[in-house]
Amino acid sequence: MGYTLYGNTNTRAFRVVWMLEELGLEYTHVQDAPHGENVRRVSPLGKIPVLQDGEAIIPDSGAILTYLSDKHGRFTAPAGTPERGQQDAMTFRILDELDAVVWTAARHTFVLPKEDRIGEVKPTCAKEFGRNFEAICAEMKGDYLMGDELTVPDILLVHCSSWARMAKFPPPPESFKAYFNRIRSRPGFQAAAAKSAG
Ligand SMILES: N[C@@H](CCC(=O)N[C@@H](CS)C(=O)NCC(=O)O)C(=O)O
Repeated sequence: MGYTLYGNTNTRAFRVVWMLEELGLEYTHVQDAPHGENVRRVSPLGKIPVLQDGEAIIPDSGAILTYLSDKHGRFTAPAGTPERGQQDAMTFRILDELDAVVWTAARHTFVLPKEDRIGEVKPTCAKEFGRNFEAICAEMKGDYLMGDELTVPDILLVHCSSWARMAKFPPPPESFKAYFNRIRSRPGFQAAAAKSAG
């Protein structure tokens, strides 16, 4: 029994598709929406993505990326090393400072019931996201966030930047452009983007 990924590619499931493609793994992809019937069958929470590995069910994009990279020993520093501590610090920082901020804007634009949305929150999120994005890009250690190799936080950073573009947040810092061109030339990213488009 191999991997099964639940979740549409226009959600955080894209992150997992990208990782699976980078790792060159076979997987079944169930293109279900949040709270879809297939998703609920494996994860009552209904949130996507969810990864099934044999009998094991693993929700949460950050957890899944970490699981896959540890299991296959690629795109991560080894667990229990200082480098991994630093990498995880960047992972959690991106989730706190970018993912949560752009997601708050999205919730108040199209996710929450209309009566619960506060439109004024969006410009504040855009400003905060821009500040955080710039600071993170300024700390890039090499061709990729943590040095010479792609690691888990790169996948999160690039995905959050695509959501920021869709939310019409201010453009990314100048230094992000060359980095993104490097990302774009990766066959794993191209394969994931092609699945997302198709
Ligand atoms: N921290 C989780 C968040 C998962 C999440 O909220 N996913 C969205 C789609 S991108 C969803 O399923 N939303 C439905 C809901 O919140 O009930 C992750 O990174 O996977």
